[in-house]
Amino acid sequence: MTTADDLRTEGPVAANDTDSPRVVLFGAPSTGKSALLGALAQSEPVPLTLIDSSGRAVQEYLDGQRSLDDRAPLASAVDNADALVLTVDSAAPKQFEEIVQQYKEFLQSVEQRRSRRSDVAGLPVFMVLTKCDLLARAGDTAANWIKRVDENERNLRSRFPEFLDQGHEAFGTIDLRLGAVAIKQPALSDRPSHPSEPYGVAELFREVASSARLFHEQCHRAGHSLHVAVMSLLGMIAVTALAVLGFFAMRPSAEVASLENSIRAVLATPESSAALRLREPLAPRLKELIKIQENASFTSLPPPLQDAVRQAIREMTAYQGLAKKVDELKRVRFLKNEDEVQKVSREIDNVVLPPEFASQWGDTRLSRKIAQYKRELAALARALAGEQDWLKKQIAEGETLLNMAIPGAGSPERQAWINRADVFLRRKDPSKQVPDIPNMKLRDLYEFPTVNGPREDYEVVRSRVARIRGGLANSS
Ligand SMILES: Nc1nc2c(ncn2[C@@H]2O[C@H](COP(=O)(O)OP(=O)(O)OP(=O)(O)O)[C@@H](O)[C@H]2O)c(=O)[nH]1
Ligand SMILES: [Mg+2]
Repeated sequence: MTTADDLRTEGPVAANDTDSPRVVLFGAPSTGKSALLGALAQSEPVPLTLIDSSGRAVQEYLDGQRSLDDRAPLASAVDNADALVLTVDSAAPKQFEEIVQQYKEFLQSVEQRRSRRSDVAGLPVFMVLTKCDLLARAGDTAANWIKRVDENERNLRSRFPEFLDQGHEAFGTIDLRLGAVAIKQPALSDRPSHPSEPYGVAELFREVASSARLFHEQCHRAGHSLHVAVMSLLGMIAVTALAVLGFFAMRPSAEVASLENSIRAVLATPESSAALRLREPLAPRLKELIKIQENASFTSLPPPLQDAVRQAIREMTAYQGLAKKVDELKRVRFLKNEDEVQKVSREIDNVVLPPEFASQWGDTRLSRKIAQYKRELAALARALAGEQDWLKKQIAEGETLLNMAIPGAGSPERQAWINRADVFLRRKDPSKQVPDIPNMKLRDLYEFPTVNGPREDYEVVRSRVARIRGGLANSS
């Protein structure tokens, strides 16, 4: 393991071990990066390059004074990292909101940058609450303290839903995890202080090390298969050129060579997954391939390469057509009546993956969108049926209450009637979220005639019960 720490120069000092996974500690000034690194370094030795950064330099990126595009040592360390550790000082609650906002923007810019460059997906990012020993209060037991640490961690987690959401687009994105550490343990009422015993550091280190290693291998493999594909393509081109043009024409013409270059830039390697071949943004790559196909020299390319271009155009065109159909569907949360539900149900059923590609498109964004849409439609049907059922029961209950003879004042039977009426009169919160349909509220369901009809009946019964109940309250 190598550690490097230079607080005075800007950014990190990278270790020269280039083949081991690289972990960058990144965080605002005095958030405990160097202390954490010191504690990590005492864990069991693992071939890992740990890169500390200067909080002052980090702050310039967080403040937007500098951009990750600037190729400075810190920016390129972030670009080449196999894992990032972002530190949040749990002992500085005043800066918490600001740090959360700045880290959010930073993660977004890392994410955008990675997807722009088509980097390997799933860069592990650990957001770590540091100095957790300082969260302990006088008289705390160990259990109290740990509960407080967990609460802080949960609070931090709740601030980053967009990075923790499972349905998040997988390509080029980051994989955010949370942790909490302290370089020493606090004095607790049921345990003396352990100034030399860190908290959560070994666990964090193990997780960072294993995910960085995994990510490093993935990058290596992606680079390797690209290399193999380019080499075999070049080999193929050379053989074809030799065969067709003869010995003296071994080099393809300049025009053909530049066409091959453009193809290589746009076309994914043959063995790459459909998710990679069809990643967004798709339109510019498709346009480029069509332009290549229309080029006068296209037919001079080796036939297998021509086929690869034609096949890619066919796949992308089919994909784009279906994706457009799905995007044009009215969102489930905006549906207002059963006719609309039936219409979109028919439409989504008409979005059928072409048999030629169906088996490969399973992990694409399009397949996930289709599945999500169908899940939301099913959730809507459940929610509507549930609401209708509830209203039916309420109407029956209201009628039962209205048909009962009101027992004499002061009797326990009358009190029982009042209690039952009060339960009946309780309203649902219309801003309640409909399960499994993001952003759809109960009040949106009320717009469906099949719910609104029974709701009107319910309101009539309800107001009659309310009137009687009101009279009783006044007289008792
Ligand atoms: N109590 C406590 N103090 C800590 C802990 N970690 C760091 N500190 C203290 O917090 C201060 C800042 O820690 P550093 O590790 O230097 O922070 P840094 O992020 O490296 O700071 P810069 O390099 O300046 O950006 C120091 O006084 C540390 O002793 C911890 O777990 N518990
Ligand atoms: Mg430091």
